[in-house]
Amino acid sequence: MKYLLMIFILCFAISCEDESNSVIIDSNMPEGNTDYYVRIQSLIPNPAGTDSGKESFMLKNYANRECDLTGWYVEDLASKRCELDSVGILGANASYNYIILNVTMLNNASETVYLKTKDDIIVQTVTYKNAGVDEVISTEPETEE
Ligand SMILES: [Ca+2]
Repeated sequence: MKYLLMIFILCFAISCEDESNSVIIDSNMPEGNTDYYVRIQSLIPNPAGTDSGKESFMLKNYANRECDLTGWYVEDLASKRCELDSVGILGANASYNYIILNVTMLNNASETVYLKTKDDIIVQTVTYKNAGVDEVISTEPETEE
């Protein structure tokens, strides 16, 4: 019985490895830590009217495998942060529009924010200046026409 269980675990490990070898990444993925495939795709730092409770950013998983964002967070230079626990598992190639409710953190004039894992590893650094009213700031590389 013990051997049967070991064989089962071994097969499971092998099948997991096969999956990791077949990760397909969307070529629009913004720069960042290549060990991870989730990025902030865009931000709206300066929503019309009062910013409080309406600032937002779009998260996107650029790979064909899901990613658990439990414990991940977005933090700015002033160490204001929003936790991404509520996002949970972001499916393959899925997007999530995150509205920042608990804190006003995305400066309109000049800002740097970090996307970090539960182990505080920086996955992505986003810097922007002069966000216009309702402007969507994209982090994706510009494609040549
Ligand atoms: Ca703002």
